[in-house]
Amino acid sequence: MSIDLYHGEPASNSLKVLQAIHEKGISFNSHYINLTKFEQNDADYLKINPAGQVPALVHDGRVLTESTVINEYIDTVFDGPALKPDDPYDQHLMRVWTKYVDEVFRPSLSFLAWHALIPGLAKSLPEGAFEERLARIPLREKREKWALAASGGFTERELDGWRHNLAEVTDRVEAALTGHDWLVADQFSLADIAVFAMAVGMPRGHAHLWNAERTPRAMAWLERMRARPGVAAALAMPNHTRFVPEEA
Ligand SMILES: N[C@@H](CCC(=O)N[C@@H](CS)C(=O)NCC(=O)O)C(=O)O
Repeated sequence: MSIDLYHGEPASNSLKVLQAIHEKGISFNSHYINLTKFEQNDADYLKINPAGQVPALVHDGRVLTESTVINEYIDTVFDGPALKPDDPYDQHLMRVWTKYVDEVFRPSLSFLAWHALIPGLAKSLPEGAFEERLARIPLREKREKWALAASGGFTERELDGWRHNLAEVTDRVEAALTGHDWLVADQFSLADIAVFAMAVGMPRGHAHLWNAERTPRAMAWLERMRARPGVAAALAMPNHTRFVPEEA
């Protein structure tokens, strides 16, 4: 049996799958893709994932992409502790969380980070180099968003919407943890894994939202998550570029 995981820093979507694989106790070959060097767009990697994104899992020669779907597969196929609640209704609640992370939490974080960072990145590169990098991004939507971010083109209305989303996510997490240790059914699950992958950088990147006074339960949950051996092992994966999670 061969298990190969292609991933970036232990942050964002890569951290999502790294947590699941370590929580299950699966031994795997780690292939680090340096996103700051645009290795996700190298020809060899595009043969694995033509979208030019990490993570990607290759199990016995078959390629799996999309972090949330990869995690469901990992839980279904491999031995180890269950990462889904037993009850189908609780599984539904778990998937509402993972969907919310993919559709709201992660994009809001990303767009705000791109707005803050991409203009500086574009200016720091030699003439034409940013455009050359953009041209190598296979996904048209991604290419256009990065070009827009570089020119400071996101509107105040869009930025406000993403900031509002982050406040809403924070409040939802805090509310879900009232009287509970984990987000769904008092059982650690893929919901905790997905939210944590994006939330781990919140106390640093969005400290006005995530702090001991405003969100004591969310802060305690972050510590509970970090204390899990599988999550700790995922976070301890090499961080070659000192990439900070909230910049994903
Ligand atoms: N929907 C995909 C998104 C993957 C994704 O956006 N990955 C980011 C890193 S967290 C990436 O590869 N970024 C580099 C790029 O898009 O060029 C998933 O959940 O796996």
